[in-house]
Amino acid sequence: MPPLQFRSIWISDLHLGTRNLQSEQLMDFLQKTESKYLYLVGDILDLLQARKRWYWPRINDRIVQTVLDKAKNGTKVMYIPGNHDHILRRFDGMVFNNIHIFNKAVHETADGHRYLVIHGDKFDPVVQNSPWLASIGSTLYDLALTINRIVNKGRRGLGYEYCSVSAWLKHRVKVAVNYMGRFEEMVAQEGVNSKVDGLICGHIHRAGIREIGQVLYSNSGDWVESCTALAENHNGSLGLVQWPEQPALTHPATGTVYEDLYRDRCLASPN
Ligand SMILES: [Mn+2]
Repeated sequence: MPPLQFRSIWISDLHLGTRNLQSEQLMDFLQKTESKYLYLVGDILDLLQARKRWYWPRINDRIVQTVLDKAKNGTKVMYIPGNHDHILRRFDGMVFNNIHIFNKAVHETADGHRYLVIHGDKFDPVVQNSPWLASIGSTLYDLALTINRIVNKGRRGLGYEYCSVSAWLKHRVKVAVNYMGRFEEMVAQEGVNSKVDGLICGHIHRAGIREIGQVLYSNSGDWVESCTALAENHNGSLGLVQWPEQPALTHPATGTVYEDLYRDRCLASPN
């Protein structure tokens, strides 16, 4: 099968260096897709993890090499650091091995829309105001992902499909749901302030495309639980890609359409 061609691809929250990355799916995605622009929207290398215990299986080298090869062979690769790789923010504007580091970027689509691309942690009140709470939250989240890994190992053994326990929890726990709603609204407000047509971010590990007021809110999701990316077609429309279940680009979000990927899986029910 020839690689799927997109004009642009956004991926975020890989957390390379932790055990949580779904490395095989990510490798498969990188090999089977091509684009003119590739945005790495933060929390790519988990450099916070590097201070504790760095987990680096061989496949991670192949993932990094694949991205470097893309950068060498004509894809414009941009790395926008997040809060787990914030150390790289000091390299704003620099280029390493054809990879451009920017703390934020404005992407112009084929049909002339302008989107601000940022990781999004600056809209997270917990990360900004209560680092201690963020740290407890991230420990709990890691625990949920560990349970996720064990449960799914069991499910795979029994022939069941993948089911994200942590995503299910996030959709059930009211605090998390409210928190994500607030995050999305703050992101949208930034879009209004920055006079762009929309924002593209990551950080909350929940892919989506939604119009909030006049602004298009889009989130590229993550590769620790949902294996999602945001992509732009050659005509300029944006859509979500879920790997490997739905390799095709879903249709652009217009009006009130909300691409809630999780509803198509065995995760949260619509209510
Ligand atoms: Mn983040």
